[in-house]
Amino acid sequence: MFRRIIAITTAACCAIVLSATLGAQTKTPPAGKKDHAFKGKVEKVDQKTNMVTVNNENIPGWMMSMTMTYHVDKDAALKDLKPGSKITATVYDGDFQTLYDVKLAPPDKK
Ligand SMILES: [Cu+2]
Repeated sequence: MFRRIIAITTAACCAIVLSATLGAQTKTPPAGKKDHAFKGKVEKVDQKTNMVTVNNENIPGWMMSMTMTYHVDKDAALKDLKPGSKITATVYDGDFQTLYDVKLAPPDKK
C-alpha cells in the first residue's frame, strides 16, 4: 500500500520537472514576421551555452554570407551537430540571434 503511493508520487514529480525543462529550452518564433530559409556550415558547437557558430550562405533580405554565433530554438538540436555539419534552419525578420527548426542538411548528391 505505502509502496504504491510512493511510486505514484515519484511519477508525478518527474512529469513536472520534465515539462518545466522543455519549456525553458524551447523558443517560439516571433509572431507575424517573414521567415527565411537558412543554410550554412557549422564551425563550432558550444554545448555549455547552447550556441552554435555557423557560416551561412547569403540570405537575401535577412543577412549576407558571414560567420555568426546563434542560439537554437531547442537545445537538443545541438547534439547532432559538429564542426563541418551542413544545416538548414528557419530564421525570421528582426531576429538575428536564433535558428529555428535546425536540421542536418541532406548529404550532397553524387
Ligand atoms: Cu550576420
